Amino acid sequence: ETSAEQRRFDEIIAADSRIEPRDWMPDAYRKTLIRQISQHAHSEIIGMQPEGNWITRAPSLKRKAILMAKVQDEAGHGLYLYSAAQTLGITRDEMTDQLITGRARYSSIFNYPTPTWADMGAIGWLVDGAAICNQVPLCRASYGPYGRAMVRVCKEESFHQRQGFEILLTLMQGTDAQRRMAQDAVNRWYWPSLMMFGPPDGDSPNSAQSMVWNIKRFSNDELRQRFIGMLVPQAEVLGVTLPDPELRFDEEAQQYVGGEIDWTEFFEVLAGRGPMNAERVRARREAHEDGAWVREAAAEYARKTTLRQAQ
Ligand code: FAQ
Repeated sequence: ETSAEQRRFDEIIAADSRIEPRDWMPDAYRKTLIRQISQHAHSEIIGMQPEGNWITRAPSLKRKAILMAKVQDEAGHGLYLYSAAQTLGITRDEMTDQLITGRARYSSIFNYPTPTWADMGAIGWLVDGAAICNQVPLCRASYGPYGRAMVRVCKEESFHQRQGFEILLTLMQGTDAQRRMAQDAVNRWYWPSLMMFGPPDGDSPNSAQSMVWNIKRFSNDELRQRFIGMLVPQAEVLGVTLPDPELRFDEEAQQYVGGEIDWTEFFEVLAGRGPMNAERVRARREAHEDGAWVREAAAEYARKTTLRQAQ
């Protein structure tokens, strides 16, 4: 028999309204939100590393200022999302511990290296582009703190995507070597960016329930499809080729159809065996350990302030 609490929850979901932190919610709903929001937060934080790699080597002062601002935005998104996850009853320490001991998931995309400056363009254009496609519908997620966080995050991601597009456009209008560098980066990031949307619908164990709960609004494949449709005209403007010889517009289905994604590569990266997995977690762990004195100092300052106020 359904409890009054469960009925109230079901009514809120049926009315496409919002669940707030103090509302009753089923355990499984709470668990799936902690899973998705913490993974999302970890992605933002680990996602600082591939671009952080280029801050000291950006080709001009202007590029450096923009890149620093973008990476700082990602830190902000991470902190915002950790706070949203905390409203569900998990602590920041628990989430950090899961990440630095290699037990937490974060987006597969951040396990690839960034060997050239053009990677900054390809990440902005493709990775932030995919992030926007995936996250705009999440602005309507049924859990209030998550949906509201997504509104601000998406505004910043739109700026990130444009700055990436503009880096590639500049390179494509440059020398032959610069054009080759831009195309090479697009070749390397295209397929991994399609994998960001998650496994195909038939292999996505969480999708159905997340859609019933109004967390997800579209399936992984639907969003991936929408993303490809967005990329094709933009690739034409840039003058880059998307590295899928089978990609074509299917008149009957009124959508783009592409070649098969290498899901073996995706599952290898998820299992921790991507090109940069170990390095990303190591760098995060070291940064956390190096920051121990800051946390101790902050805790001591808080303790003394409380003492002083009590006097
Ligand atoms: N990587 O049943 P589903 C950014 C896992 S954008 C790793 O389909 P779900 C911005 C999934 O967790 C990137 N793991 O799962 C930025 C599940 O494992 P679990 C972050 C993946 O949740 C740009 C299993 O596979 N964005 O950070 C991936 O319904 C530039 C089965 O999958 C978000 O996190 C993957 N790609 O759908 C920052 C968006 N795909 O938990 C810096 C929010 C799937 O059972 C620089 N998240 N898995 O062990 C979502 O929308 C969803 O969680 C999906 C996955 C769509 C990612």
